Amino acid sequence: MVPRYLSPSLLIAGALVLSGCARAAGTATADAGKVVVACGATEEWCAAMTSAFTATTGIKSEFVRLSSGEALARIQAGKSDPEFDVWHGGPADGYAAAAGHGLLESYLSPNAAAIPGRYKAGDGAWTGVYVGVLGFCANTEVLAEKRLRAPESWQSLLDPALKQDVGIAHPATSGTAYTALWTQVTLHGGNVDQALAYMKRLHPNVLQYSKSGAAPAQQVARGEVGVGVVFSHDCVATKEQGFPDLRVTFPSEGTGYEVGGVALIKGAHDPVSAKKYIDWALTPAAQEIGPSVRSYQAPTNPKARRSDKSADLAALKLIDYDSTAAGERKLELTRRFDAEIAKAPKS
Ligand code: S7P
Repeated sequence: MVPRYLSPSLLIAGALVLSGCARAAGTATADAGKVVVACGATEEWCAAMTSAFTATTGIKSEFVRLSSGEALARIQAGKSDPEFDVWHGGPADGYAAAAGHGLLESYLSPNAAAIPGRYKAGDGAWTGVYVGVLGFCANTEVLAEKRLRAPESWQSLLDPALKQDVGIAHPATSGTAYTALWTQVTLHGGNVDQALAYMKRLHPNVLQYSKSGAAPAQQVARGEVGVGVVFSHDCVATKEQGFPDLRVTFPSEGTGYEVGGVALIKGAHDPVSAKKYIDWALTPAAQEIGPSVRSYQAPTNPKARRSDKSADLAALKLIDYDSTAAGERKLELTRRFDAEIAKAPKS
């Protein structure tokens, strides 16, 4: 029963003031029951995930699809009044960088216990939801016209016969391209100068640096370039959209991989719902949604069924990819790429 001397409008105003104080103090207790997700995978995947979450829990959700560098920039810009509650999808390197800038709230979901240690941050800053492997996406018809074969090594990608025939995104905007850059750092024994020297040698073969990491698969499908450096599942998905000449190959020196993440944003407006979203994203049911929207990353939860279209991680030569180290050097390396090799695309 509300005392007569307290009008409803006075009560609402009081509640708003209190919730504002709580937020400012970083102790938000109010939760409107809605999750806003910065989503780093495909539009279709993001839509399928958020609607399945709402259907399962009754909690409202919405998403904005952002490439890795854009997500990091928007989360940084909203540090004092976050736009998002959760970041879901996209390589963990970006999450590790965000954690380093104090933008994430550690959350050890009870469901994270099922996720192998190599796919999560020990302190709960982020947890892996899928694994994707970097590969080459070749248009065999376009290459055959030039008497070229699908490349099978990082070295062969430097062939001058591939001049302006390679598509790759820019590492400042794209998590995929940053995975390619850190792969070179790892293949060069941690020597960043040698990794950038490789990218400099590749530069004449690159037609253009796209903003998003999956875009080069589309360029290859349209025949604008003969080969793209992409996550292999993005090539498989593009091939299924009616481009049978596409072929995936993997570099013989070894290839890098992403752990797609999920994390709680520091100061999230709806932290209770956000934690429920993270709990759900780690379940087998959530991780089995991908293939229904042609997203063939491998799940991190060992209990989730793996599509036979996913890359077989055990059969590939994978490098020892360290997402935490990659995240720590992300700003420095992308700035150097921008200054020494090519400027990031504006759109
Ligand atoms: O398409 C799915 C997927 O490859 O998209 C992400 C990819 O890195 C694209 O984002 P960027 O534009 O930041 O490169 C991956 O996490 C995911 O597997």
